[in-house]
Amino acid sequence: MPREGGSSGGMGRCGAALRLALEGNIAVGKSTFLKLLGATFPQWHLVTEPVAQWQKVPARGPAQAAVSSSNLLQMMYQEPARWSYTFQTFSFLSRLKAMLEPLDEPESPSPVQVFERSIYSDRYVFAKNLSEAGHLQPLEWAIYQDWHSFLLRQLGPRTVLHGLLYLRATPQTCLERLRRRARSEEQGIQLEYLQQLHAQHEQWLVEKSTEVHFADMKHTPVLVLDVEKDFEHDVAAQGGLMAQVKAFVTML
Ligand code: UDP
Ligand code: D5M
Ligand code: MG
Repeated sequence: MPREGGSSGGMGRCGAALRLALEGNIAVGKSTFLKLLGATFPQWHLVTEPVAQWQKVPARGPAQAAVSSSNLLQMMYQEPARWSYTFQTFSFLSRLKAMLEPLDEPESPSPVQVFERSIYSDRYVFAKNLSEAGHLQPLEWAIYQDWHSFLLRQLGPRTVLHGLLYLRATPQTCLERLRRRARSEEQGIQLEYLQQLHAQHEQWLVEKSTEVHFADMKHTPVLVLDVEKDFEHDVAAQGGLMAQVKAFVTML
């Protein structure tokens, strides 16, 4: 969608691309929302979360051929103290690769990219929460923060986001949607974990009490979208949500 009447933006825009992240709790409806964005704004570039990569991490033999694979998502849920740090390194790497991928059609006048989650929610929601829960050791958390800050500073404008879309629903509703989706690795997730993640999102995106270490991200506009009521099967609700996104993007 062209940014009718939008300003050129003052947040280190890299080329003409406007980059947004779609944030929210597990199973709140991000992937469903992304499909809706695709249908509403067919010119936008949408990047789904690389969950499939986490479910099938290739192990390479001496000749670098893939000999087997590991389900890192499952390993993290089954043994969080053992695998959380490894998971964070891999989720960060997979998201960063997707973010640095050049656009297919660079000639497009004002491309909009929307990423399902980001290297920022990795740190300010998940890794922070795993650290507070004791699944990341203080040393692992310190090392994680060190390389995360270092790499993002080195990469500069290439990792800047210009806006955040925050899909918000109660942890109870997320749990109902999570059970309905029935992803096998997530069977053991309890309400308490979704409550913790909800609180992390609120502190980061609404209360702004989370300490953020990147000047640009401290002032990134956030659009809070209430998805407590089902929008997947409600055309009127979809129209209202898409209108909010359009108005938000226009003013960026
Ligand atoms: N879902 C729903 N109503 C909604 C949005 C989503 O019932 O308004 C369902 C969706 O069909 C899926 C589950 O909730 O079974 C989780 O949605 P999604 O995978 O989009 O969530 P994500 O984890 O990507 O946020
Ligand atoms: O998120 C996909 C799944 O991956 C869900 O089980 C949460 C998990 N996830 C995503 N990012 C992280 C990080 N950084 N740490 C730990 N767990 C993570 P969904 O919301 O279903 O699209
Ligand atoms: Mg998803």
